[in-house]
Amino acid sequence: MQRMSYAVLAIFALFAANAALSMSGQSPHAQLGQLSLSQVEITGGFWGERREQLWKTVLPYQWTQLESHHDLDNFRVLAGLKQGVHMGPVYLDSDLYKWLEAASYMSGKHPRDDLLASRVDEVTKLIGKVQMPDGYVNTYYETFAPERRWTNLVMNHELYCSGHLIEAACANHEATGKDDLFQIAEKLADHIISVFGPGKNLGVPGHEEIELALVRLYRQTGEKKYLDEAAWFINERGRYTKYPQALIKSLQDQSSMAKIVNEKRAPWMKTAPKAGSAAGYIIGGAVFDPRIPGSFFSGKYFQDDQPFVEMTVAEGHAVRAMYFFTGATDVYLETGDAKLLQASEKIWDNTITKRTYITGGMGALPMIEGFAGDYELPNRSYAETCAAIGSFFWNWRLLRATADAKYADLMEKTLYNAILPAIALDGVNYFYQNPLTSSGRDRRQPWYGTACCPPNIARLFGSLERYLYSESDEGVWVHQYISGSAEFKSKKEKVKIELESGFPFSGEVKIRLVTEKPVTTALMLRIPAWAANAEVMIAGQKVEGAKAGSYLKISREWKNGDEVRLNLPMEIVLMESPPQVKNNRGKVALMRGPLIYCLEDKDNPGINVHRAVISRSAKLEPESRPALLGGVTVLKGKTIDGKDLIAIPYYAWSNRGPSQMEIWIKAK
Ligand code: FUB
Ligand code: ZN
Repeated sequence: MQRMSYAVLAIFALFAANAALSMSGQSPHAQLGQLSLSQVEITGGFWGERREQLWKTVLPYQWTQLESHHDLDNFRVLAGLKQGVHMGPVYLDSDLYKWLEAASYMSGKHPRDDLLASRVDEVTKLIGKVQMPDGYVNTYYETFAPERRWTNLVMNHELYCSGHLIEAACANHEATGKDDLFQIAEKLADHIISVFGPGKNLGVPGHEEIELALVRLYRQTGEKKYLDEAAWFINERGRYTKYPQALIKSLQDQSSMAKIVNEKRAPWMKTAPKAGSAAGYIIGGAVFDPRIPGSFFSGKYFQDDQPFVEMTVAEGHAVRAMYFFTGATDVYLETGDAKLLQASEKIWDNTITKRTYITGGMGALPMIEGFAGDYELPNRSYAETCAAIGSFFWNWRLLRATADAKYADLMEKTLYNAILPAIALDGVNYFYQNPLTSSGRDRRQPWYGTACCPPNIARLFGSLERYLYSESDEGVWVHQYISGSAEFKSKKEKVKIELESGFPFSGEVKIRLVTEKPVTTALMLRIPAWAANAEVMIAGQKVEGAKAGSYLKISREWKNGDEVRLNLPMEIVLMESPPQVKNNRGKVALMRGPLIYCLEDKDNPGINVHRAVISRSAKLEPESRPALLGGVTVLKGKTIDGKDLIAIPYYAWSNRGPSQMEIWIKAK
């Protein structure tokens, strides 16, 4: 009897979650609807392996790191379950929340993984235990100075952490149908609404994230108050005129807070395990640049120097900017406020053409972890992993808003060349910064003092199915060629797609339609910008109209078992920087299909990879090497003086010990 009632409850919970889900796909101003996670599967192929690794290796490994870096203990100590003191910076909770988001996705896909479910459960209970009666949650402030909460929005990260908690809860609710974490998040969001807004505290967060999280919560609850609050946070930014004073006050507050924190920690310091620290902020390769103080004191670093709708290019801290633009575009998708989309598109045009690396990476100035000037793209790039992930999120919103293939193209490029390189083939070592050249000092690390990137990769990989397909009145859309399946069921005609892909090494893709009865829905296939001469065939007949950088629309009656075959030729292309990028003059980068390649010294004994010169008319050949670096296609060629040269996919570099590496190769 008891089992029965649990089953009924579970079905009800799933039904409730799915009802909320269908709402999440239908942002009224989106041209493209979003599928729920349960509609899409990633199986087999390149990404199937990575998802398996995420589940079996990455999440358990990251859990041990969160254990040893005090992320969990901060909650246990605050809840009175353990002796000790809070360790780590004010934003440490966010790393745990990102893990929780990733773990929730995987728990939804693997409901029989009891260990994972119990960990998700444990974290949920811990958060519930420390949540204050009015809904506030932040272990740092609650431990050291609850009376000072919400008083230092500029430098501290309470709203950022809150956003990540809300996102984790939305993921958990969607993926598992459970409600406990979701209720905690709603209570927190309600508390935030009670504190911030017109006639209340007019502050906005120094680190954006809450905006997109509130829109996500709105999509899942239908409660307009969350959307209104997100829109308010977006539109209020950049309207504050006394930035230098605010920053000085904030820095003074930080130093007086540090005294309180140090005093409380002192008795524990000898025994305390290592924890994340603000030292993680001290940036590898940082050199003082006279523009830095101006960036902080004008508010530019925080994207708080002018209203969003007046911005024309990304400035300041790159992760903050990306999350901000994502949130602003999200608000457009729900409200249709055209000025938000116009600004987002204008910022995109300038930022992508002038301030983005060939990999899709963003952020050139280490001291601000952010954007430099136009065409200022030194190859000792900062390119923080989280910035690339934020860009991926932003581009998804723009894709949904416009149905323009250029956004899906950039998502593909960013995924393979700016995000994937940040996780080692073993799944347990990570890059925070992603340089485009290395003299051998750069190594992925098992964890970081500021560990924002590793669990961010986990949550993106855990929810990758979100970004592969869409549905619209026009038909079903295939954005990314990743093996698996998708069920389209919200329109009148139900149809399933099964997709087999050789990406990222082969452009052969097979799409099979599974349907109970014939359907006439159009199939919209992205022909990547790099795929000149793409061929699309149905039953041996060529489909005309495939054009690189756009969607090919195929309208016909589909029967069960119909197959579409794509041949997206992966030619090797020698890419050039815009001439304004001084450091890349006289150089080329190698690209094949979606992948950017690099030279690593391991494959090129006797060659200095930074000095090697190739001919602009060099003949390079792809060669499959199943036993190398988990199975890759390398590019083989010769230097101008006749030495053999091998290039590997950039994502696979730095997996064989310290190495010299170069993306931009001298060319004549
Ligand atoms: O501030 C929290 C995180 O630390 C940011 O997102 C990263 O860029 C790093 O600054
Ligand atoms: Zn990061």
